[in-house]
Amino acid sequence: MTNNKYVLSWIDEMAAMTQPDKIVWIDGTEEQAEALRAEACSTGEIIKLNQEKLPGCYLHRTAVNDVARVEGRTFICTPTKEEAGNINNWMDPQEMYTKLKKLYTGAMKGRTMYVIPYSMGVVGSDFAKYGIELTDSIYVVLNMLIMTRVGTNVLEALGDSPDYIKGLHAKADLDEENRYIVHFPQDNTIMSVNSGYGGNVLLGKKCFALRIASYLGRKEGWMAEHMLILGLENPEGEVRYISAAFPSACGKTNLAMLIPPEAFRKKGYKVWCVGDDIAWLRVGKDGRLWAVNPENGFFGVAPGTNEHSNYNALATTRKDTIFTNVCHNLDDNTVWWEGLDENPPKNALNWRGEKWDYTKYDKSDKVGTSGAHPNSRFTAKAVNCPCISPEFNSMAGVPIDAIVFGGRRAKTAPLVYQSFNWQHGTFVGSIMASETTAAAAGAVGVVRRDPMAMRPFAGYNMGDYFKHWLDMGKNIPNPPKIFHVNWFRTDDEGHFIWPGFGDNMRVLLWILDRCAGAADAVETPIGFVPKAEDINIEGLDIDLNVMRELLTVDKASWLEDVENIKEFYKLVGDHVPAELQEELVALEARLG
Ligand code: OXD
Ligand code: MN
Repeated sequence: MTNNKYVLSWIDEMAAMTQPDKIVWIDGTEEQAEALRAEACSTGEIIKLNQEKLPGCYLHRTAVNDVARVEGRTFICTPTKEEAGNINNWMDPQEMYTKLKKLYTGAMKGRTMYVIPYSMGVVGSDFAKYGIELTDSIYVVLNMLIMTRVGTNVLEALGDSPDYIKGLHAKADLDEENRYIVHFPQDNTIMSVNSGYGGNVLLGKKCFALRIASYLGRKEGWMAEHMLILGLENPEGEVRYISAAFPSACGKTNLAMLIPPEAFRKKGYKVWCVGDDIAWLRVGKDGRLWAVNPENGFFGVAPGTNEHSNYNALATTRKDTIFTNVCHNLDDNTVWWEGLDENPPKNALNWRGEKWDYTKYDKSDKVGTSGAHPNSRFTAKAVNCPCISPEFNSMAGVPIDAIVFGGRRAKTAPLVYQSFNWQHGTFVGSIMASETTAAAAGAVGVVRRDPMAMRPFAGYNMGDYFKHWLDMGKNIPNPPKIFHVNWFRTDDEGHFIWPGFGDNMRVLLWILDRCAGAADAVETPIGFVPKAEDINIEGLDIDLNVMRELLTVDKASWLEDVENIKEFYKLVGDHVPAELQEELVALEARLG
């Protein structure tokens, strides 16, 4: 399919090491995909679901020990440890290559190696970057066909160039002790072994589009961020774009596909989804920051997705979708997960493939008793999303008015605030944090700092990543304004105060009004906070006093947070830019 000598010699080398029985090139055609689905069904790797109710849909179960990303086994192998920084796991590249070679040698004996040429971004656009993933898993091939743009046109666009990202994935024995997800940024190389779970093996996503791309972005003057992108259309038909970063499992997909509250819908407001997880951002000729979603599909968390929480995501999964580790309803050969509806199937297999008794479900032991694994997923095509943006395939991307950071904080962060400027906004992103909830294992209320939601995804030293943000600010003549939101503020009994979901649009409207210079604000020590009456609460069962509570800045808890931030900056180490240390000192002084 190609004469590119860099591609061919690398594949030869990888095949000599892994020793597959045969090599199959993936061409992106429906015929080939259909044949692979049939083959995977015949071996039990995937199960064909009810084609009347769920056309084109399949179910897959991963190994029980292989259900999530493994941060402890994810490495950034730069020549020096300093380059990878204190937040990443690091190993000397040669040492790691030697270790991996042992694990890959003969790993594909008796198996087929699939060669997947794929593009992150629209093929031929200025944003696009190309990759080739070698894998011995049909499940990976089928997922990559949904999540990325795959086909011979990628090889044509690459031509004779050596400029592509090499990705090698082998399932091997799925041995947890020898599971490695490794990035060699200087070599444009990703190696993944002993896993079959999406985030570890769909190498275009977290590995390439965030870890490797963030490294490339710094080198080349652009940004790769863990952000959704949405367009908010007003009744006049104008669409303005927001990108937003939240830690994993804080509702990015829900916000990206939001349906406006009824009163707003009737007036003609609409939200368009450009992306739900990753944004690549570049400075446009007009001096603004432009964004694309480099992916082609959604790899969303299934539990909790329902008609009310995310109608559009649910609709997206009704065809051409691969479900992973959800509950299998044997009565009608469909799927189910906790939070889908109130009718758990009576005749079903759980995510492990065992007979499931829904009456034994125990919220405190979800993994042990639920029908679907808490991290079960759907892999669905972006084009099947009812609110996919008309700009989804745009070569130029969309211009960003506002960048929004968010976290899950019970008390500290108000519903929304605006940073003073780009440098302060970078500081606000760098101190992003979430508190653990009762739903997660471990202590409740522990603060985990997750700067720009990139803690698991920055492909180099976190301090240098902050510096890159500051540098970008100097190179964007007309930068987006930077905000922070918190949908998760609770009252003294621990109940959420803000309704969230579609009503979050009310906050987005204030944000866009601020960008347009059309809304007032109150200056506080942490930034600009709305006046309570400036958030439109029409049709909401919330009064102005509750809004005031949601918008208060509690100095005592902020001062406590400052101490925690100091500790975190110490952990990041001496690459934290002086400007951010100064912002921290200034914040403390304003609070004092
Ligand atoms: C994801 C994640 O799967 O952030 O998107 O973990
Ligand atoms: Mn994510």
